[in-house]
Amino acid sequence: MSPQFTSPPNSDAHSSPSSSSSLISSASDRRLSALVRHLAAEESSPMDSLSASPTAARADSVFAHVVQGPEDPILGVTVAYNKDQSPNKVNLGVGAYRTEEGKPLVLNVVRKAEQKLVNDMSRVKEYLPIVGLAEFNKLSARLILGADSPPVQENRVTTVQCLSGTGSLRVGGEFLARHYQERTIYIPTPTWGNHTKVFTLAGLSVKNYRYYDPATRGLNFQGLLEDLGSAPAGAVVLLHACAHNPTGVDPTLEQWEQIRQLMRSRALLPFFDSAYQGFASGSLDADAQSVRRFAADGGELLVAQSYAKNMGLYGERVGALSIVLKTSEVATKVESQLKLVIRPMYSNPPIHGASIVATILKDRDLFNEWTIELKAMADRIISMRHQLFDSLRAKGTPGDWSHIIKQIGMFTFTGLNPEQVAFMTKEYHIYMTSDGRISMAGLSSRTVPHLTEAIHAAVTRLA
Ligand code: KET
Repeated sequence: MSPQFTSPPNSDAHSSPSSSSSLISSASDRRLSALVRHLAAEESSPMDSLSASPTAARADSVFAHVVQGPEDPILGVTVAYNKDQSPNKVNLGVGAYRTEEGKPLVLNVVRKAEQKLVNDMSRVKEYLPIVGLAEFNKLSARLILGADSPPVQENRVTTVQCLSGTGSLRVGGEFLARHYQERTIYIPTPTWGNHTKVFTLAGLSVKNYRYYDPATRGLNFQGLLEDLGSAPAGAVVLLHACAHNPTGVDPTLEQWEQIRQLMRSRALLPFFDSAYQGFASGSLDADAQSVRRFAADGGELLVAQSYAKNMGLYGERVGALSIVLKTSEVATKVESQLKLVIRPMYSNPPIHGASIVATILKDRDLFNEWTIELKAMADRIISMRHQLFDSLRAKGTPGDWSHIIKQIGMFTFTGLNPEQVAFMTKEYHIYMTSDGRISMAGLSSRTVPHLTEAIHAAVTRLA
């Protein structure tokens, strides 16, 4: 039975296990089978159904033993929010951009690209190749690695279009599980909650490295270096390219350089998750620096890109997996194996989202327009940080809230505990993940005072 459907109901939005070396797959398997046994004990005996009436027999589904699964720790917040009737409700759960008016945003440049596509009568709806739209793949690799990057120039990158960031991580994980000698992946503590599930189900063993220090609300750089320094040679390491989710804490460029040197010296294989390129600083190039440094040193790496946030294409599910290799011969063979991963999984990817992205990336004017709209989104998030910080200070809310303006990207990792979060949801209709993460992109000038009231009440009443 797959852990995906039966993980414990209280599992966190972001994985942060107690031991940095715990093997998540086996621990969750044990929890799973305990849970299944417990529930099975409460079932009636199969003999009961034999004497039952035809109506009862119809009710006895062959799936009657299936247990109710928990809501997703992140997407479930939106489900709860949608059920709330309060006019004051605010959704700061999922990382999805909202305007000052609290509305989802379709970028102007995306509307233009779509118009262009619709008007082009030569376009058809044929299947894409297994690896997706060639033009999209080429442009995506350039976007993250840099057009002048050595692996791009030397034709030793293979890129496949996947179902957004999640699908790219999953395809990369499955490829590694089949073809890489070291099947352990290290992910930061904490990290995006789905990482553990994606990589476990892909067939990798998931372990953790220290990342965030709650005491300083900053990077536990020493702990990170120690844990990566003692990881087995060759292990895969998941790195957030920028705007670390959920902490908003990124290494400095100097620290990235040290991480790079350590990882290369121990032959650790980097797997970058790039879900927020352009959202951290407002600059696509600045936010790609971590990846580009590794790409420039001649070594190999994987990178999963998502266009959900930076192009606002959430529901179009458009992303890419690129693997940088030592030679173009290896790249060709790797691509042939990626096709064997993809074909039985979903055959080939959808055409519309990738066509929008390719239309924008290949046209200089549209590209420039995109960078302006992207910067405006990043700037609005940064301005929300300042407004919330100023508002808490003005109210005299106890605590040092400077991390709100220091953290980077879509989220603030507030430090509020699960009880305080539950209180804010119950009393103030503010929805956020139980680990205290708030999506700054869901906030607006109108809702800052309400959030301030809620945080103030939570920290003064539930210290
Ligand atoms: N990686 C990270 C770090 C990430 O935060 C997300 C999404 C993804 C990958 C996947 O995004 P995709 O839509 O598959 O391209 N995070 C937000 C949404 C979610 O949980 O699905 C979130 O953390 O709210």
